Order: sequence, then C-alpha cells, then structure tokens
Amino acid sequence: VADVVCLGESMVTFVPSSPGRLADVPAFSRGIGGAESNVACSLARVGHTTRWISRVGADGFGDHLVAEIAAAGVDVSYVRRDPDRPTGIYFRTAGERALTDAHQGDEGGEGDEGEEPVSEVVYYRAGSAASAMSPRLVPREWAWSGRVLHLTGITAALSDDCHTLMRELTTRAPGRPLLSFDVNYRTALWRGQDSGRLLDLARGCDLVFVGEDEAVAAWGLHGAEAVRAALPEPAVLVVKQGSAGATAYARQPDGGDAITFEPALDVDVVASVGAGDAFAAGFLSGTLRGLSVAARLRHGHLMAAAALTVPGDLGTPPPRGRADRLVALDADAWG
Ligand code: KDG
Repeated sequence: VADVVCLGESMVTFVPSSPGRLADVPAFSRGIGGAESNVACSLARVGHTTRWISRVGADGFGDHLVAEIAAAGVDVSYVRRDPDRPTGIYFRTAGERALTDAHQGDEGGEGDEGEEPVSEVVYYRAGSAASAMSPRLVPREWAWSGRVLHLTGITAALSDDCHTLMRELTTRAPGRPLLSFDVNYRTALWRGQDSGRLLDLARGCDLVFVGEDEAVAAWGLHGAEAVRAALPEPAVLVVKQGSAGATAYARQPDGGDAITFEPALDVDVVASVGAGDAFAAGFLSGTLRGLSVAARLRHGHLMAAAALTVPGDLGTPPPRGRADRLVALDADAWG
C-alpha cells in the first residue's frame, strides 16, 4: 500500500532560458510541473512510497512526464495514455507572483518602482488528456489505494468530468483513506467558473491547506479565523500566511481546536513555484510519521524552503535525520 496517492494533471513546462517577458524571450528550457506530482516526488525524496494517478497524451511530452516522475521514485502504474488528447503544457516566467496572478496581465506593478515583476503564466491545457479524467476513467479503487489521497483544487477547474471525479473521491464512505486537499487556487483556471466549488470540496476532506491570499481571492474570506469559521469540517486545517508562517487548527476530542502557529524559515527566494506543494509534502510526511502538529508544520516549512531557493518546482530537502534535528531546534534558533 502506497503511503500517499496523488492524483492530478502534470504538464511539460517551458521557462525562458534568459530573463524577460514571454513576448521577448527567444528560447525556453523544458521542465515538468504539476502540483500533485510535485507532492509525490517530494514525498519520495524523503523516503515515502508514493503513486501518481493521471492521464497524459500518447505523445513525446507524455513520455517525458511519465519517465521523469517515475525516475523520481514515484509509482506510475495507474497513469494512462490517451490516444485522442494531448499532454498539457505551459509557459511561465519566474517572477514571484507567478501562479495565483496568472493571466491578470501586467496591470499590477509594471512601472511601479520596487515591486516584484509580475510573472506571466500561459497554459495550453484545455482539452488535455488529464482534463478528461472522470469517475469512469479513474476508478475509485485506484485513487483510494493508499493511506492518504492528496488532491488539489486545480483538478476541479479542469473540466466538468474532473469536478465530478473530485466530488466522488471526496465523498465520505467506508474504505476511504485520509483525504488531503490543497486549495491551490489558480486565477487563470477559475475565470468564468464558481470557485465556491473549492469550499464544498474542502468540506469533504480531512486535511486542508489554503493560503490566506487564496482564501481572499477564491472566497472573499479574510484571515485564518474566518477561514476556519467557514470550514469547520476538516479535522486539520492549515492556513498558510506567506513568509510569516502557517497556522494549523486541529480538532480535539471535545470539539474545540488546538491552534498552532509556526514561523516560516527566512530564505532568499529564487522562485516560489512549487513551494506550496513542498510544504504540503513536509506536513504530510510528519502526519504519516505521527509527529506533533508543530513538527508537521516545521517539516512543511523546511521542505518549502528547499523549493523556494531553486528556480524549478522541486528542491532538494535535507535527509530525514537532519530534518528531524532542525525541526527539534528551540524556537529562537528556528527561522
Ligand atoms: O504548484 C506548482 C504548480 O502549480 C505548477 O507546477 C503547475 O500544476 C500546475 C498548475 O496547474 O498551475
């Protein structure tokens, strides 16, 4: 039994070989991206067994994705090839506000001195192989085959079939594993769609991750307390507060919450892409190992720091023994 099954779309990613706007750069280098496979790869790097479930095209990009994710130590035996639909791809620049601001253009910040450049993200994923995922093509037994199933809100935005699949997988029923859900709100994907669906899906899960900024953008909820008030169902809710840290609400036997805040590590950010996935992987790793909520948060921050300090999605987290020693530091030595 895999520790964690991750289900979602991955894409081949093209990042400019030299800095600049998408309109100007002449060449791109190829990588891979995908929130759920990032979580699977990060967990594999720290010694967990993981499986990634998805669909890719019967094309070279599909070959590349499957080979790279398998090479990271992730089981890909439930990835299916679609002869009729392509593998999704996307292009992005490396600015700080990459993913939630996708397609909001350059309005915020161009010409404003001192602001981070707004990065650009352009997806070519409509009608992709993964967007056809449905309860028929992805049997529940596959998705529920691990100790944990990790999903993200990205999948719910891809198509009606994908949304139906998400609803089916988050139904509370016998045999269901621990359901982990990262809201992962992507502005570009929700244009014209009701992002309130993400709240409904989160309500069906056991462990939910959401950024304070995402909660404002997707639901108009301001602050961690407001998010918990709107989302009391998950046994554990983690509200990420950017470079400040993260707060976990963990339901206690008396029905109240134990509230734990842990500051993030202070690092020089190279690119924030993938940091949320790494954080989720660290928290999940601590959860699987039965660590305290504070230690889970710190493992999340450690893995996020590793991702924040590299240009790509995946960092190299410290080995488990060193990570455990760092997590055990006194509060004043941490950060
Ligand atoms: O979390 C990083 C991912 O967002 C990135 O790899 C691409 O999955 C992706 C998406 O849909 O934006």
